[in-house]
Amino acid sequence: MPTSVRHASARRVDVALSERGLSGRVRELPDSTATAAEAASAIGCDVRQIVKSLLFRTRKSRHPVLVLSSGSHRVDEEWMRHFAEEPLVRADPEYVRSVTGFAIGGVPPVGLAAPLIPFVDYDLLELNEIWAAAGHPHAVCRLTPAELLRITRGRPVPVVPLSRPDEVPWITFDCYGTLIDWRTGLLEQVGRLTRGRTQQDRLFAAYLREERAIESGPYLPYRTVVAEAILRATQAEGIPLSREVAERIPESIPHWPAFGDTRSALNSLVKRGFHIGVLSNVDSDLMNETLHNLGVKADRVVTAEEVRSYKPMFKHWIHFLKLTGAQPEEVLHVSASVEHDIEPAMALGFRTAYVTRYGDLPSGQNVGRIVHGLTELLDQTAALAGKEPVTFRVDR
Ligand code: 5CA
Repeated sequence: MPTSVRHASARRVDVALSERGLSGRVRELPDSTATAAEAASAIGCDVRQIVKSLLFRTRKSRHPVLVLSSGSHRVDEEWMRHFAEEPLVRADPEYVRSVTGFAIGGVPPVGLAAPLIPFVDYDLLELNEIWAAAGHPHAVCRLTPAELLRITRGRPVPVVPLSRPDEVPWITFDCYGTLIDWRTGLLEQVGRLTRGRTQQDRLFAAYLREERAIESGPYLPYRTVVAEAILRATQAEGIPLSREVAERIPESIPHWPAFGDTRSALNSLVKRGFHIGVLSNVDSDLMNETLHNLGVKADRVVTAEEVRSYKPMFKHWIHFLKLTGAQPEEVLHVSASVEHDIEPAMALGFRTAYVTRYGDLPSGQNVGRIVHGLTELLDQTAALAGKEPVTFRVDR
């Protein structure tokens, strides 16, 4: 494969990235990128966006451990021992070279000489764009957090100590589409403008497309997202709608209907000792009102407004993990959206349950466990009620 990467050691990283579908990511810079601070100033980004590659060795079993941490962090070795399950010893330069095949200052996240145990800092996963070393002290590569997780198969961890207040099993839910019948709510609002099923299906598909496009841009309040997406979708479908009407629609969100099983299932889960989290792409006041109308008290709520980011970005989940001190594999995330929830939650190592709310079973895709309603979820978690400290014994 032709490549314009000049340094031989950076070229190896370019090839390793290309093999994983990430070609053209390596950038060679005239200024040094050997340290996180230098890399940040050479790229012109925040030091938090730099992926530091820190190598350790487990003291007893002598396995190499790679901690990919945010450039702004000092990794706490005593704390990391909790995840590595034994004390960690910092690597010396010779060990770094022999295990990774690269010199300090250029150790990349892929294309390493030996297999090692990879950890990824929570703080890197909250960002949109990150930069890692690319094999040479003048080379870096641009990645998304999802790409970093995929190519390293790293386990998300907090690399600096986090308090752990809640020692209970958690179930987290998406809200609109999963607890609330969002499609019906939305279509009722624009219902008087549409004629028949076909048009509704087309309008809803157009809405989803527009919403996704708006949410992937700079953060905007959900009210704005909804109104704008409705305007664009109705326009695309040739349905006349004034901006004034579109802008009033989000105010009705707290009154959109819940699915029939939502209230009883959530209340049963609470009775069985589960803590309930809600992770939602919405404004905080709309969320509060929705839960109030639903008659459900959530233990933790994370909204798009709070994290200034929309799912499928990782920020909702990372914020939740930091708030609760839970680890991803201890949490079951439930959603009717593969794209917004199941995929990112699985990538982070959460247990997942996909609810078939609209009968739209994705084919040929690993979506983890599938349930056909929240009552079914209840049946499956019943065995866990009581003394067991946590854990959903679900095959991943
Ligand atoms: N190119 C940049 C990121 S784009 C980079 O590689 N940064 S780094 O932080 O991952 O690599 C430098 C790190 O290597 C330092 O933070 C430090 O923890 C580690 N290091 C530096 N000197 C030594 C040494 N003598 N022995 C072991 N590790 C070292």
